[in-house]
Amino acid sequence: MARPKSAAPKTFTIAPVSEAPRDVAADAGYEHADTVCHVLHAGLRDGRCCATRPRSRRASGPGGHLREVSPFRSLGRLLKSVAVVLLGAFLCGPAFAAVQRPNVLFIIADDLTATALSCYGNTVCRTPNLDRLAARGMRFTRAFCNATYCGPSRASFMSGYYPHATGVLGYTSPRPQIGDRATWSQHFKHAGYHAVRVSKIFHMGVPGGVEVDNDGADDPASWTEKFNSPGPEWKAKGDGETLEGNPDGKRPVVGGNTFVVVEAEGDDLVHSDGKTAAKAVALIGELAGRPQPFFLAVGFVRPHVPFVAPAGYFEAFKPYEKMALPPKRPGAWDSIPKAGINYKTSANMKMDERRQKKAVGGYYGAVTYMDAQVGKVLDALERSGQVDNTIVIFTSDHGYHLGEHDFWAKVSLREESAKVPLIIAAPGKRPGVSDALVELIDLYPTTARLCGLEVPARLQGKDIGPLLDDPRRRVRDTAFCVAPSSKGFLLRDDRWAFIQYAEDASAGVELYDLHADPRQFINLAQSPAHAATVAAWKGRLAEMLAAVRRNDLAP
Ligand SMILES: [Ca+2]
Repeated sequence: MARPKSAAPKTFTIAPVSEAPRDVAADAGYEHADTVCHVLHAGLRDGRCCATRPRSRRASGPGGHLREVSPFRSLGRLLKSVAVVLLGAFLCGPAFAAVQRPNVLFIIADDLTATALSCYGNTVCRTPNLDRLAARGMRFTRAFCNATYCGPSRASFMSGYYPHATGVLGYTSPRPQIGDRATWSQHFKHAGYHAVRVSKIFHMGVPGGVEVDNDGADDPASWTEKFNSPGPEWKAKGDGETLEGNPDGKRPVVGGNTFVVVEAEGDDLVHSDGKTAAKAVALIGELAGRPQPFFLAVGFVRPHVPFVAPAGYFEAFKPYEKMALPPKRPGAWDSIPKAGINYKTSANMKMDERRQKKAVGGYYGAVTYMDAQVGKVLDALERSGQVDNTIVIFTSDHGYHLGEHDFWAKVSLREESAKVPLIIAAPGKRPGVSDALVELIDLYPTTARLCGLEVPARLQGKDIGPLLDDPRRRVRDTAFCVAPSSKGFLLRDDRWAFIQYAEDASAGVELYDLHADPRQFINLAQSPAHAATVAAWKGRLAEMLAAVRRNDLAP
């Protein structure tokens, strides 16, 4: 519960920072007291006062399931909370106003396809920690990134704008384009949250940036404090093999965006993600004891290449020959435009079947290592006593191909690459599975609403919070995703996936009937029977792009 002493101004203790943010005083929220008071009063007016979400509203029952407290006890707590909030409104201290809001724990993996997780149906790669989060949260089966590689995807969900609204189509921060508009975590920081980043949230080069402890395209104003997790990456000691561009086996283990498997010596803490988990665990223990709520963003860099992890994580997938490759259809490339053939293929990577199978097993090893690190963070949250007052989100910046259509890695706009895993476990919400179309850009407005913060009208995502109460609801008819490097656009509804290259479609189109052809083997775009459907989708895409460009950033 709120403690009156926290109403006094300037009571924040800023923990030691790895690199001091530019505006530590501002980070504490002092200049934003008006905003917080506005939110607080608005909450009182519309009956959604945050006093209805005190930290101790719910208690954990056996097995970690939520149980309701007695109605009389709840009423007493509610009255007490209302009194406390009225006092808070009077005093209007930012820390005080923010103290009763839920925490946000945002965990994001890098280059993780949903198809690799056991909670999404994979029977070979077991991810018990993500499975247990899914068991108590809402698992979305049709969540899409807004761009199929790191830079634009992360800039989009952190800024709240689509890539073609900001024009951030590469590996840069969106700050020059958004000016002083608050990013996702910054919005929470302004409302009194302690906003922390551990490792990669905005774009950061992997493995290059991790090897040299580089902030990448980070945005310092988004955080109260931030921490990097340098690691050896492909240089880790162990049994390594370069799979890509190495048909004669003479190429040594290399860095860069290259398929390399390293079964490493040593334990979890040798590597970046082990350090990230350890830092997140420490931060949760520290922040749980403060009156301020926290927005903790934890970025894991696996399973991004190199596929490096302690050797034990690969054992379940050895011998690698037993890994199955996805079914393919001969001639499937014949009907798709050149731009639709992914930048990495079995052919141009010179990976024979042995290497392809090892790539799958190596990827799975990296996934299970990442999953184990997620488990440490979830355990820490449970130990902290804050699990019932924390919104936990798990996702990835985009998906990944593991040999479908002989495509590998990201960028493609096919399902395996454009779709992301998304699990949201929010206090007071029942677990479930939702097939509704959702996008990563929806996270900013959704969490703002769930935490009782103002939802800026300029944000381009939708509030998917209603899906947490009823997973059968729908908040959008289509999902929109782009691949700027191939000038590609994906617009998808329940049945159709329409992909177009170049805004005038001059580089080709693809159309898949996902009901009849869920693996997207048959491009129907050239079929006369589907000419009207293609024409309609071209029109819808043009309308979508026009809507994206109608925003408050326009000069
Ligand atoms: Ca990525």
